[in-house]
Amino acid sequence: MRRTGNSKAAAAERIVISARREDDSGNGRDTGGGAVVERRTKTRAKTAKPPLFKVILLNDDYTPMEFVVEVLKAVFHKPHAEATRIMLHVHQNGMGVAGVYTFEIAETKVRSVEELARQAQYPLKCVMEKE
Ligand code: TYC
Repeated sequence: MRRTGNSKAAAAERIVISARREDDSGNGRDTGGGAVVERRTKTRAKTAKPPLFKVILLNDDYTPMEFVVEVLKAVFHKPHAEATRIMLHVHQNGMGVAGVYTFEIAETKVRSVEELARQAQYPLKCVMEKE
């Protein structure tokens, strides 16, 4: 669920002690519903969550696997084993998520990947997609 903009949530809470349900013994004894010892209405401002964007790497036939692993380490701060796992996922499935970020960070990562690929003359492509 996505929450955008300012919103307020009110939560009413009641704490009941000594609540005993009517028993099943057949004697019809009702011990009562318990005592309400506290009742609160809280109104709290919720912090709006920014929309998030997946940065997706696309497979191609020419970019070396090791280059993709190095990009995942350098741009997405992935440890070597995870970078290798993501690269192989992309290689086998055609695409894969390198990370999830707010808009500007995702945009910068896409540009960084494309710039590294351009410099190395590999066709590696990267796109972003709203979650
Ligand atoms: N398919 C490439 C190869 O076999 C490797 C590769 C993996 C390329 C992931 C791009 O995003 C990519 N060399």
